[in-house]
Amino acid sequence: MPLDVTIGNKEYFQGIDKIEFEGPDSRNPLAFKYYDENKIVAGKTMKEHFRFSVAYWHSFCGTGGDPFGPGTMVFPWDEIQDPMAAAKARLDAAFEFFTKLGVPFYCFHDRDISPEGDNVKETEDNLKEIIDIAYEKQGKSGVKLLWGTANLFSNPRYMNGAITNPDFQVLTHAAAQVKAALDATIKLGGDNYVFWGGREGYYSLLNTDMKRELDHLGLFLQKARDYGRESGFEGTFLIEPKPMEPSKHQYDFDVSAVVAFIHKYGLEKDYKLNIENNHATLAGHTYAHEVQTAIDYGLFGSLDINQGDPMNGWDTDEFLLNLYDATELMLVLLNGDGVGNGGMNFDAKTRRNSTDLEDIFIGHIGSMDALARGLLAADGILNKSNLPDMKKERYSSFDQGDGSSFENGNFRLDELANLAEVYGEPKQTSGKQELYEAIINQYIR
Ligand code: XLS
Ligand code: NI
Ligand code: NI
Repeated sequence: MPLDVTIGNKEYFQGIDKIEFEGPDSRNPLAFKYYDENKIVAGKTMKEHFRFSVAYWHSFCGTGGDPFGPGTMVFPWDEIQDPMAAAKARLDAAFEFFTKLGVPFYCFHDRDISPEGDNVKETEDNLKEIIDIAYEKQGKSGVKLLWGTANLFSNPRYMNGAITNPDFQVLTHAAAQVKAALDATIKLGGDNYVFWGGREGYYSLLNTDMKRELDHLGLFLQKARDYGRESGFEGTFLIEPKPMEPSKHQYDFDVSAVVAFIHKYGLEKDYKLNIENNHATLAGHTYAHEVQTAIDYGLFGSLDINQGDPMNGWDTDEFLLNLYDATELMLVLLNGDGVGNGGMNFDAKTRRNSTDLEDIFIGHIGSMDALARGLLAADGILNKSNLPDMKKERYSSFDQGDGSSFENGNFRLDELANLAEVYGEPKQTSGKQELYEAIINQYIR
């Protein structure tokens, strides 16, 4: 199918047309097998369920470098010497990619999308120039911004942290970046704005005043909110937890730590959470646990989609392909209100040795299909299996009589204690975990 990629004048992904749904029997690596954007599941189209988004940094900036060697991927947009010309070419390639893949959203850091200049002013001018072009491309393609953010971790000035840096002057540079990135997000109509705590954390408590640093962070996020609201930003501010890497202790450790932080600093009306699978597993939690925790606190915002390597203890940012994880995630979301104004941003990269341009497509297609299968499985579990009834039945002793009175707060501790004597030893009730797990497997097909 011919595609209108006249946004720029060069086609970067030659030989790749719009990715179409071909069904589970297709052998075409560049086709969806399960993700059918118009298919209605549980009352919504798949497109609405997922609100898929591509991460600018991994897909168009990362070239596969690691501590043992330089990048392996040769991208045509990187061959241009002038940084602004390269940024414009990269933007062309990115919008061609979004359009061909058929995702409704993208996300970026200020530094992914435009290069730093020699001073604050020049850097901001670069960003504005690129954002104007992105604005036009959004209009032509219909692709929208899920969230923008500022990279407060790459520049060496942030080696001791950005907003939590012990040097006030460094904090002001973080402010310059956040202000400009917020302006950019507002101009592009972004639904959310993200704070991932880059180097906000520490290596040694011996040289760190943790309380003071966290107070600075809380205050800064209040000021960012005030500026955003005054400037017309109506979206949600998101904090993305991660327990470690790059610092030994990251302040935004996990969902629970961030929930406490949000409440302590009075941010709960404007801030929610952006939750990433590989960050959850680094913190010793499942993705489902983290998402459920945020939902239960009323602070679920959005998702960064990826998975870690079960054998490795770092953030490998692989494309999520694990069907069991996808199903558990979709169960939690279907039981809640779904992704709302958030979405599913692929914070994932192809491996260092996946060097064909088409591999970026294949990574995204595989993960979109995995999540589509997770959605279908979760829908089956909720509508056809006994699992929801079994779970409800487990708590039925709180549905009537004394149990229900307890839930309504009607007993004092000594009254509860008296009931123990009245009841005597409760009969043993199996948790039936293996049955629950077998049901999940039954619906993954
Ligand atoms: C890094 C984070 C980062 C955020 C955006 O581990 O996942 O990519 O999502 O700053
Ligand atoms: Ni992330
Ligand atoms: Ni990450």
